[in-house]
Amino acid sequence: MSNDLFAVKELIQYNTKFVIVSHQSPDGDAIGSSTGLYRILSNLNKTVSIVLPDRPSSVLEPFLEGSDFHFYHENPADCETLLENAEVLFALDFNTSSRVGDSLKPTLDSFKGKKVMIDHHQNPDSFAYVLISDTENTSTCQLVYETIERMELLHAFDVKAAKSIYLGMMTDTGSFRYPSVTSNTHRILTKLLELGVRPFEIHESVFDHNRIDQLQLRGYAISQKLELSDSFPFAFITLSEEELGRFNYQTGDTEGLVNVILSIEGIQVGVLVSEKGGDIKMSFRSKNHYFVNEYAQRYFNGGGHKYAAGGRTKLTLEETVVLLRSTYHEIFKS
Ligand SMILES: [Mn+2]
Repeated sequence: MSNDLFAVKELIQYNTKFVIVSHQSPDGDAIGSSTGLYRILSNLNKTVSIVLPDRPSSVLEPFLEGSDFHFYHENPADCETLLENAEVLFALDFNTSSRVGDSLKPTLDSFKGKKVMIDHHQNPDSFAYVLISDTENTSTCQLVYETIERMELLHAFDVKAAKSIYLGMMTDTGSFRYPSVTSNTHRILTKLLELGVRPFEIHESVFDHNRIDQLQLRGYAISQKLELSDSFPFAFITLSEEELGRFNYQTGDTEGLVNVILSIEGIQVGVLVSEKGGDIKMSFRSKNHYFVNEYAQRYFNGGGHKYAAGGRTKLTLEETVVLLRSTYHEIFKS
C-alpha cells in the first residue's frame, strides 16, 4: 500500500466524523461517488454527511435516498456546521475548490480537519492533505472502488454502495463506451454485479425517465439549432434562455445532447452552448487525436478531460458564438 493510501486508511481508522463534498451541478459520478463512499464509511460505523453545492437532476435524486445529504444553496448554515464539526473531508470528483461554487468555496478552503481529494480530472490543485488522482480513470466512482480495494476495506461494500459506484462508472463512460474503459473497468463491474447490482435497473432509472418537453427540446436543438463547420469536422448547438424556457427546461434536460453532436458521422468535435441564469455554459466533446480541455481553458474559463470539458463565460450568447467561430480551428491545428 502506498504512503498516501496508508494515510487515508489511518484517517478512516482513527476518526469518527466525516463529510463528503462534491461539485456544483452534481452529475452521476458526483452523486455515485458521494453516496457510495457514504455507504462504505457508514458500514465502517462512521458518522457521515454529504454536502453538495446544489441539487442534481431529478433522475439522480433517488440515488441520494438513504444517505444524510444537504444542499448548500438551500441550507448554508447546516452545511457550515457539518464542515466545522467534521474531522475528515472527502472532496470527490473535482480538481479545484472553485468547482463547488463561490458560496461554498470559502468554507471548503478554511476546513480545519484533514482533506482527502479523490478525482480523475486533469491538473488537480494541491488543496488537500492527501491527493488521490488518476486522470486516466473512467470515473471518480471507479477510483473510489480501487482506493477502497487497495486499502483492503472491500468488506465494507454492500449492494447499495455497489449501485452508487456503478452509476458513476456508467454515466462517466457513456455507458461503458469511452476510450477510458479497460479490462480493469470490467473486472470492477463484475465485482459490482456479484454484490447484487442489476445493470438494467440503473440504466432504466437514469435513461428512461425523459419528459416529453425534454425530448422535444432535443428534437428542436438538432433540427433547428445545429451548425456544421464547412472546413472542419466540427459542429455546435446554441440554446438561449428563451428557447430553453419554451420547453420548460429543468436541470439535466440538455444532458447528453453534446454527445448526440459527436455521434454525427465524421464529426470529431462537438460543442453545446447554453444560456442559463444569465451565464453561458459550454460542454465540449471530442474524439481520436483532438483534445478539448486546453482549448476550453484558453478561451472559455474551463477545463476537464482531453475528450470532455466544460466552460463558462460572462459574455452574451452572441459574443460567445463569435469567439467560438473565430477560434475553434485551433483545436484542429496539431
Ligand atoms: Mn467524473
